[in-house]
Amino acid sequence: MDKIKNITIPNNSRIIVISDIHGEIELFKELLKKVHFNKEDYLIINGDLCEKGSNSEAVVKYIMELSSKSLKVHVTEGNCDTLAEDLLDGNPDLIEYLYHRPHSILNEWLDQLGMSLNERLNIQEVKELLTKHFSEEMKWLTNLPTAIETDRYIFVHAGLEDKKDWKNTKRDNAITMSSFLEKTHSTDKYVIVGHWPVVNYSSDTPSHNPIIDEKKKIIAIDGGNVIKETGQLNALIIERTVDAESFSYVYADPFPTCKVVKDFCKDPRMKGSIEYPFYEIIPLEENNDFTLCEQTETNRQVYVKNEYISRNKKGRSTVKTDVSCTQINVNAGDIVSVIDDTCSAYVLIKKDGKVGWVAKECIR
Ligand SMILES: [Mn+2]
Repeated sequence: MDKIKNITIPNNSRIIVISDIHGEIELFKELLKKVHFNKEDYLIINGDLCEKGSNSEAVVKYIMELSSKSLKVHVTEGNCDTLAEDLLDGNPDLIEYLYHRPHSILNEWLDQLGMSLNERLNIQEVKELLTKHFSEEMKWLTNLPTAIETDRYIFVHAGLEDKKDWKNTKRDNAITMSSFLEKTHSTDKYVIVGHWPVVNYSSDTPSHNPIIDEKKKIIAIDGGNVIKETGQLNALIIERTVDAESFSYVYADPFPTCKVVKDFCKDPRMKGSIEYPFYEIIPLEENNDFTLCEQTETNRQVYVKNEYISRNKKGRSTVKTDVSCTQINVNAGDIVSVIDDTCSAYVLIKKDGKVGWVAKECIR
């Protein structure tokens, strides 16, 4: 990779790292408020500002503003932030992509000009229009570094190749590689990444909270915001002293909260979750609320809420979407997020970033 930015972060400072905002401007602002972001803080936006969510252009505009006002705000590029570059390169596949993504930043920009792809614009015309009106934003996006390096950390969107010199990682791999936490790297610095929803690494209880692996020196922070139905936007907070640091995190999500009115104790047999793409299941034992199923691709047995089971075109059983197969302990007085209260007898909730089922009578 060529675009590496070196920055100095003094000791005794607080670093806030947020990745994968994916156009969710309101959630991003809410999260900054929740962490009491102020001008003393260092803020690292670790890629994927754009696409999938509802307002990419507002996120880009807002973060451009933050970074122009403060030398402590730094941004890396994610795989979803390279559309401006594709446009400048005249990538012909782009038109097809834009037809299927109404909320792409390029469509949002066209919309601001009162234009849309329906006017049968070709890639050249889109390029001319947008470079004329959004040249500053496009330049800013295409100039984003692939990695940011400090004395103790490397911030990169997806990961590093395990090479003697990490700088030899191919740019494309640095912003697209999957499941970096299952890999290794050869630097002695912490490598902090987004891109791969951390819930994909969960085993017993599905959780969207950042994972800090002190042995591997990898911190994965993608809370699956927008991508996962139960996801959240995470902020990793690094508080530094002269020779040590502590990590903590805070998140924001779009779900309503409520108070637990009665304790609930989980059934310990219920654990794990079903995550895309392993949706195919074989029902083994049907019960009133949860059916014991075997996941055909992983051979794991999980209890699936009955309402989440359907049949695909080939007549095989599948789940409709990612779903927790875990129950969660709650106590009266706990504040939890309600994710799905449309099923019988149980409600899907989130407590401290963890997702699972509790009996309906425990939630008011
Ligand atoms: Mn990504």
